[in-house]
Amino acid sequence: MKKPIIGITPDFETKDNRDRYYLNNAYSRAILQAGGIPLILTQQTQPEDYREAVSLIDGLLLTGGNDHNPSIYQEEKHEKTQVMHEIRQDYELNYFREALQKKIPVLGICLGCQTINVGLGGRLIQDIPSQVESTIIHSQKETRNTLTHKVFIDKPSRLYQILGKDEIQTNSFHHQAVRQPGKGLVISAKAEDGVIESVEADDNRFILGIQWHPEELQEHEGHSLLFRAFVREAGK
Ligand SMILES: [Mn+2]
Repeated sequence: MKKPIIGITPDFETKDNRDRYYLNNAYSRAILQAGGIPLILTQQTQPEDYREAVSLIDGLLLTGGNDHNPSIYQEEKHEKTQVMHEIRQDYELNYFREALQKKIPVLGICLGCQTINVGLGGRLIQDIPSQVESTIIHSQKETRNTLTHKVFIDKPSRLYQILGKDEIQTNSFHHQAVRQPGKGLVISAKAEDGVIESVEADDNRFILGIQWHPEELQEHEGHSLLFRAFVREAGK
């Protein structure tokens, strides 16, 4: 069987007069382990070129990074909001839009979950520590593969179908979260403090955003199931 090709959005930075794309290897390693072919996506100059690029892939993985510009969801910038590079802002939403058009599976991780949400007209909590009363630390200081807080999964949901259980221990490296789900999205998981940890399409399309980082937790069976389900769906 032909392996599904998974497009991955890298991060982007300008530092020391140099523009660079970069990507945590954990993302591509997780795709490889799940049987997919990772392909890093870069900025295009013409809208139709995003369509052309997306025509080459079978699934889209939206990765973590800095925050979306809150002007996208008509809000003023909170002082803790760290807006991503404008180049990434451009390609991130364009790739998502074209993936929706082509109806290919989309998995959004951390910022990627927020990309799915704002891309569909939803709104975000801009800073959990200052805007949500909670005893849960969503920006953990522990290592990337340490499980620190629980997530409660709604059923029925695609997330529940994939994981086969209604709660899971996760790592957590986010200070923003979904406030109001975008059009066609439903909440599929929350932390104990009510922070939304997952949204997904309300129909049978594979559009799944999760707030934690399963790519860093591949030695835990539940978390590797997410990538396997995503790559399998991309192969259909
Ligand atoms: Mn969290």
